[in-house]
Amino acid sequence: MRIDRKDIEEHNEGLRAKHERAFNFIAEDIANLEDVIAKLEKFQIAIPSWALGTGGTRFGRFSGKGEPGNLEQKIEDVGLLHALNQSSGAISLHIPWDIPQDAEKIKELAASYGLAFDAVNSNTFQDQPGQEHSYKFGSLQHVDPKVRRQAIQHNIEVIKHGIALGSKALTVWLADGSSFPGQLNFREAFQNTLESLKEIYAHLPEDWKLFVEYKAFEPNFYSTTIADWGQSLLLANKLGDKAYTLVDLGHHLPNANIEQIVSLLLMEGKLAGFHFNDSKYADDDLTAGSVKPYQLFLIFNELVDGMDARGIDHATGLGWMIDASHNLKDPLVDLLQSVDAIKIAYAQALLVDRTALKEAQQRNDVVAAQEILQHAYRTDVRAIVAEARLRRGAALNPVALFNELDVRNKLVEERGAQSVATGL
Ligand code: PSV
Ligand code: MN
Repeated sequence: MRIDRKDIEEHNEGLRAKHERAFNFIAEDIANLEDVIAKLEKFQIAIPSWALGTGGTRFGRFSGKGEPGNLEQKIEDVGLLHALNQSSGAISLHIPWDIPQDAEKIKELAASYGLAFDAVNSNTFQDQPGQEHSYKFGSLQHVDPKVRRQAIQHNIEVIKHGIALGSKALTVWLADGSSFPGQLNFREAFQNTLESLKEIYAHLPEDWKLFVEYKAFEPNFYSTTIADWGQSLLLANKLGDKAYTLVDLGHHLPNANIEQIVSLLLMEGKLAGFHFNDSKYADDDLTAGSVKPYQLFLIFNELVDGMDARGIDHATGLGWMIDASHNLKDPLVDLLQSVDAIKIAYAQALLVDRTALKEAQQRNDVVAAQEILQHAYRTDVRAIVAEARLRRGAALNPVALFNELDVRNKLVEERGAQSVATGL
């Protein structure tokens, strides 16, 4: 299914008067309005191919309907999102869940929806049918060099798929670790991981990046070999200039100060980018901004400050991606909500009066500093984000248009109710 431009225009016409009222109201108070809108228009958030199907928990999975059954349909789904919001212009593939049979055709199809290929992701956390060695006791860290070799080869294959599609980064997330004290020699596990990553790094094209993702817990219960930003940064520093630390918001221990982590990684020039989601307890993979919107704003506040300090282009300098799972909502609607929440937090961060904040910090004026941040956070920027969408030819209210057009039922008609997505 493709969304007709006429449907978007009709939808926008119906909401135009209401939108104009809200927009004019807020516009008057914002000095850098045109700059904010221009930045919002450019800002794209990549969609992971594995978030297009229904997720589950380890207790069960309640399938949705009309899930994308192959890579072409996953691209079609992201194309629908991008048509609705003009903010999801890239897809991130997970290999081997999404091996493209004909890279040229897949590229053409993606381009027809205005989509590019974001980072490619390797998978050495599951065994695949016919695989020679098992990852039960780890992959790049494994005590057996044959297992490490197999995992390295897989990553090199993933890079090749990425090159064929025009990706520019490889994301490595490892489930490696141990579930019982004494199971693993920590130093050897780390060294094995480093040596394996060095081999993978050596296969990166000149203009590629390696994103080293960390996670404090899961699926191992006692130790994780790349557990936090310190361990990831250690690896990235030892690997070289093309290696960076990737922050997934759900991968920290409770109450971690993620905005401070982000700030320091940016200062060191080692922040790869993000996997956005939200959580209450662990790696809940909930809709971005649904539980802790203030934290999301504080993260963007550090991002804007740090990117400006280093002269980094907001839209292209870092990797922006969602990493979510949807066990209750329609995945497409959830992704639309996530993109909107991310853009709202970004817009609010763009409104922070940085000169006044700096002055307040210099005179230890704690009250003023809080007022400045919360003034930006409490500004209702929804009409500004909607205006940026409107100017790009997207829908004023993407979720409403998704429902008006009955998109899910049309997908079920095309694909059938039983169609199940590959991946999580
Ligand atoms: C692991 O929890 C993770 O965040 C990594 O990014 C994986 O690649 C992704 O989820 C899908 O398993
Ligand atoms: Mn992730």
